Amino acid sequence: MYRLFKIHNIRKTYEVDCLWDFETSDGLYKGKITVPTAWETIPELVNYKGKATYTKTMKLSGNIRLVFKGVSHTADVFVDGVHVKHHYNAFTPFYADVFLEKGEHEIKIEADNAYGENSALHVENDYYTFGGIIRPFIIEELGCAVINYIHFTPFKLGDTWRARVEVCVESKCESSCEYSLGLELDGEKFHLEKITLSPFEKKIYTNEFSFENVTEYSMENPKLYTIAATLYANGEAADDLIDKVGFREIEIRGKELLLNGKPIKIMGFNRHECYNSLGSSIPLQAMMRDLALIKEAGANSIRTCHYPNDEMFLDLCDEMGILVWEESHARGFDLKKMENPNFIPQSLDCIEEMIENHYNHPSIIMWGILNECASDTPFGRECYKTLYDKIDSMDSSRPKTSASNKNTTDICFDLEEIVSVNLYSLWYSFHPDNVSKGINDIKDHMKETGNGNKPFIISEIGAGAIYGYRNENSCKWSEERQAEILEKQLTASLEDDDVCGLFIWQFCDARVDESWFYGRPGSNNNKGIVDEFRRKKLAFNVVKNIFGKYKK
Ligand code: ADA
Repeated sequence: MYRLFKIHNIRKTYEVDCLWDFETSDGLYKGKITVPTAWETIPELVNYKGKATYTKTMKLSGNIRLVFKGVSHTADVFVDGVHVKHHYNAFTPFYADVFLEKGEHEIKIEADNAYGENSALHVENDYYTFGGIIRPFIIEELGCAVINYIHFTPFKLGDTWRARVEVCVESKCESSCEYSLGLELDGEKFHLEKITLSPFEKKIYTNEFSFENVTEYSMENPKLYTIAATLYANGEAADDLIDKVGFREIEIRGKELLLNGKPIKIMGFNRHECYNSLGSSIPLQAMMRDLALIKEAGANSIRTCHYPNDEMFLDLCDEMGILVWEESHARGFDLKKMENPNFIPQSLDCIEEMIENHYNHPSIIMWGILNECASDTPFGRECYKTLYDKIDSMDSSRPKTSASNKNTTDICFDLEEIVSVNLYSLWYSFHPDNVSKGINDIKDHMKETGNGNKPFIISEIGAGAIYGYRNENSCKWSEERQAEILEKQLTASLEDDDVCGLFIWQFCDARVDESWFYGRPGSNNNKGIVDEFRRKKLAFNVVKNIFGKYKK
């Protein structure tokens, strides 16, 4: 299972048997492994950093697409010993197309989760880079042409919902061919056009359409529609692609963020994809349980800190009307790390794959980049600009933002539509004893830099607690201390009308690199309001009460 619904009726797709031959390159472990899985689930490999290979032999023939939803963090794909794909970044999908004669073929994936010069985004950090094929692997049989993506952009013109629909098609054959491209919404055909593709040509077809009597997508009523594109050759369906979409519009009016014209107050959580010993490869039922807990706490949003998330999780957010800040990959980079020559190319690839694949999710309401990077330096600013320009070139329908910790020295607020700041008053040192003072200083800096009339989000706020550690003096790391701090932080933030939302740091405790910073207790970032097993800390009910009180 790799999406919540079938994305092809015509294209033949199959998930391969999940048991693979597996071997670490240093000989530490040889045996079987399930796919998807983070290899840390194998007891011998709980701390393994390095390379490992996955091998499987299968009967295949013709035009084959090998689809990977996430390999951590570097993947080299070989078919019958021939290298067919190199991919970097654990958190974005990619594919390799191959032509195979009828028969048995060996698929081999070499994955690497070690840090080094070639890995600019996965570095030692305050979260853990688990290893291996962490998200689903799928095989597709392609015909003479394929639909690579549909991008659906809804917008309202007067009282009518319209949408720009962009379809990318690619020829897979050696001669020029005529096709028809058909589009349907919830089974109703709304467009058919003739197209011609030269050999191996890729083309994008764009059109705008009106849709009568459709129901708006909202948090209360997350109504989804099924869009299907079909390519016909000689009257026969040759390929198809299906996705879910919603009719909703995100706009900014001064300091407000609007969903379908109505201001929203974000009350959300930052969530790492981490589930105790399962690591970053989280089964669907556990994702669903996270969302149930998030809803129970009264939250309406999630920030996918600090990387693009599993598509099934995004599908669930769509279904449940939970709004998403989806973030490309990068956390806490100083200038030196941003100067790694791989940093910009790898960041651009990550953004491209994130937007190309996740464009249609109605739950995604903004794109984020570069959490706590060098946004206080001229070179850093150039990097922010380059990445924001990339987003604009792919999607101008969603606002852009970045979580900054540079407080009043940030020089990038003008580049983004939403100003977002990580504020840890009462826990870290920026105004250690006064939450409102921290908020006001940011507002002043926004005004002074000409950005005073923009939405302002507190992208992180929180405090640490070790599950089960109770202390009547509310000492540091006790559940009491975390609950008290969160109560003050949330109340001060939500009382302020200039703050259009906040994301608590964080939903669940998550593993970190042991050597990161000065080390964290239990090698976990313990600021979750549930621990790594999703056991509720005292703060859970405190958050629930406050979110309940401020819910509009
Ligand atoms: C930062 C950072 C998070 C996490 C947090 C913390 O704001 O964005 O990834 O490290 O601090 O817990 O200190």
